[in-house]
Amino acid sequence: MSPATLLDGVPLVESPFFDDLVRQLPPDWARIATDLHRQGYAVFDFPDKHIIEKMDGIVRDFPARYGWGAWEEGKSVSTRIQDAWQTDQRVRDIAANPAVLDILSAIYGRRAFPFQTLNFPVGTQQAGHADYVHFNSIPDRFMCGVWLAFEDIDDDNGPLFYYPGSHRWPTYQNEHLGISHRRINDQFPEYHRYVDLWERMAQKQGLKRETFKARKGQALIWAANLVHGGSVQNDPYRTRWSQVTHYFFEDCAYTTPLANDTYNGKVLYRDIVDIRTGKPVANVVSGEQVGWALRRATKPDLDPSRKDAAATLPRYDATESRFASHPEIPEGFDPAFYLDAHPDLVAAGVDPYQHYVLFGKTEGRRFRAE
Ligand SMILES: O=C(O)CCC(=O)C(=O)O
Repeated sequence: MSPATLLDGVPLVESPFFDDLVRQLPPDWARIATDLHRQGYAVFDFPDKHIIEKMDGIVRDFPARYGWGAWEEGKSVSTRIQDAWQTDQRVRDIAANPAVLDILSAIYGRRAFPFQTLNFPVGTQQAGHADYVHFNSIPDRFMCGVWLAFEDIDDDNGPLFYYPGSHRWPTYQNEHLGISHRRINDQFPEYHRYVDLWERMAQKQGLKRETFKARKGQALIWAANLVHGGSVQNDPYRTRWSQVTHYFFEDCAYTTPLANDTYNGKVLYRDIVDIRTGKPVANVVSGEQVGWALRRATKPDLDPSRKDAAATLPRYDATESRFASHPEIPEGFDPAFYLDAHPDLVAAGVDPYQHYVLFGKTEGRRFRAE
């Protein structure tokens, strides 16, 4: 058996056979793979000759589209735009850039696909965190982020930071921190314990926080388990435009380890949509479908633009949702109405409660007949 086949379920960049595998890559990709393997991140110039035009267009159009006038006047408004790829071709092009997909696929050993975008006009000042607790794959670590600078970044406009080497830590989960599954329904109340743990581990191991003083058009890949975040924005008047695209890899299952009650058999498989196709992706482990995907596979194909699309599908059984009693579910939330009003969700086979808590609330989706 070849080294790649021996451990097919481990990303090439994380493999104990990395040294053998990396020799098979062309030099540019080998450099990126080696940086990711050693440091947990790798920097590259974004491979799109129209990238400046696309980034400048987003910077020009988003403030009006998302009503950031209020923010520019100093009011508190969210400036984190999730999944703008659904309405903006430029965001989608960046996320689905074929050369980036080829690099990621080669250095991980499975085909990469983009599933989420985030656009930011200013620094996030987010605490250090590793993505694997929010998005992980089974087998794990087939996930990464690509962060693209839409403008030059320096110490004053809140550069991305990271702890090189933190990607070698074990992917600790709720059971390692002693977080009970009984607390899991409360929107991750113990999340701060992960953040404390990561900071303490970095201190203990003497890992140095580094920042990405990016040039406009430079990008950085971070591994699923690299601890990273946003530095303090020293100059509150500066912008720090950027896009993060999150990628998974094919032939895995996709989950949120923070939300899982694994040992009672409750795994929150994510309803992932491949940005390239707009279609849901099945959850698969070692070639077998698992979780919701199984149920979805039994549903007829449907055209989300048809008004009666939802009526053609089996009703979602609301008693199954662990999110039904979530504190962010508003009074009068009607799961059937929510699906009828948003046929894109029916097409993806999502749990209406879960979708509302994670996305619908911020997106301002209607949840009951007025
Ligand atoms: O852009 C930043 O400051 C951090 C973004 C980030 O940490 C994330 O999207 O996971």
